[in-house]
Amino acid sequence: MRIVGVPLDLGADRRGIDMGPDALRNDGLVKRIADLDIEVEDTGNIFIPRPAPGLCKNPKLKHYDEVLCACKKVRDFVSDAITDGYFPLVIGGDHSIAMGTTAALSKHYKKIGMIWIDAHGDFNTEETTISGNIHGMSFATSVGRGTKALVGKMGKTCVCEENCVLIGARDLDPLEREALKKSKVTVFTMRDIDEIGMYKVMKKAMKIACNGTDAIHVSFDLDSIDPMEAPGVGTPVQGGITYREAHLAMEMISECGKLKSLEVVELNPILDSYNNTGKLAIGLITSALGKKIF
Ligand code: B3U
Ligand code: MN
Ligand code: MN
Repeated sequence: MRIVGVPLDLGADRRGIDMGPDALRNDGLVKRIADLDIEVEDTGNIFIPRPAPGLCKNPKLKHYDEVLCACKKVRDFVSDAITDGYFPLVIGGDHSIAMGTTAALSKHYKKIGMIWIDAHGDFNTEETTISGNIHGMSFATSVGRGTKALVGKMGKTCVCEENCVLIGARDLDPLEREALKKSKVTVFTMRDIDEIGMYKVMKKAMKIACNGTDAIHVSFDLDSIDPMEAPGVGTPVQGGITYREAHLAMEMISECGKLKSLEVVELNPILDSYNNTGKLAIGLITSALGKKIF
C-alpha cells in the first residue's frame, strides 16, 4: 500500500482542506494500516504551488491551471504506485484529485467500476456549474462527460459509466441533477438509504460496479457522512449517512475483492471537533482494507 497525499484546496476554492493529508497522518493513519499487517509506504505530499495572486481567468473553472497541474501529478504518482505493485491510497485534498486518480487507473485497467460516496454529485461541467469550483466536476470528468477543458486532459478514461454508482447524494445543482438523470450512473440518494437501508444499497451498488469490470475504485467524500458525526469537511450538508452505515459500506467493498484503489477527500481539520472526522476517516480506510471486528 502506498499513500499519496494531495494537499490541494484550489478545486474547492477554500482554505483548510489542504491540511487534510497531514491531519490524517497526525491521527496515526500509517500505524493503523500497518497494524493490519499491510506493508505501508508513505510518499508524503505532492507539492502544490500556491496560485499567483491576480484575476481569476475563468470564474466557471476556478484555478484551472493549478488544479490541472496538480491532477497530472496525482495521475503520475498513482500510476507509479500501481506499476510498483502497490495499492494506492490517495488522501485529499479536495475532490478534484479524483480526475488524476481515475486517469492513473485507466492506464492499468481496461474497464473500471466506481463507487462515489458523496453528499454532492460532482457531476457539473463548465456549462452547468454555479460555483465554478472544479471539485464539483470531477465525477463527470472521470466518466468522460462535459467540459472540453477537462475531459481527456489527463489521458483517456476507462471508467465505465454504467458501472458507476453515486451513494449518499442530497445536494445536487438543478442542471447537474438533469445531467445525472440522463447518464448511466446509478444514483442512490439519502432517501434510497432511508427506504431500503445501506446493506441493500451496497448489495446493488457492488453488483453494478463489479459487472464485467476488472477494477473498482472507491472515491469517498467525507461530506457524505452526517455533519453531526463528521463536522470537519469542506462543504457540510445535513442529513447524511451515519458512522455505522459508512463502515458497513466499506466492509462490503473490502469483501468484493476487486477494490484496486481508494481515495478519501475533503477533510477540513480547521472545522473538525476533537479530530473526530479524521479518526472516522482512518477507521473507514481500515475497514475498506479488510479490518474485521471479529
Ligand atoms: N454542486 C456544488 C457544490 C459542491 C460540489 N462538491 C462540493 N460541493 N463539495 C458545486 O460547487 O458544484
Ligand atoms: Mn465530492
Ligand atoms: Mn461532497
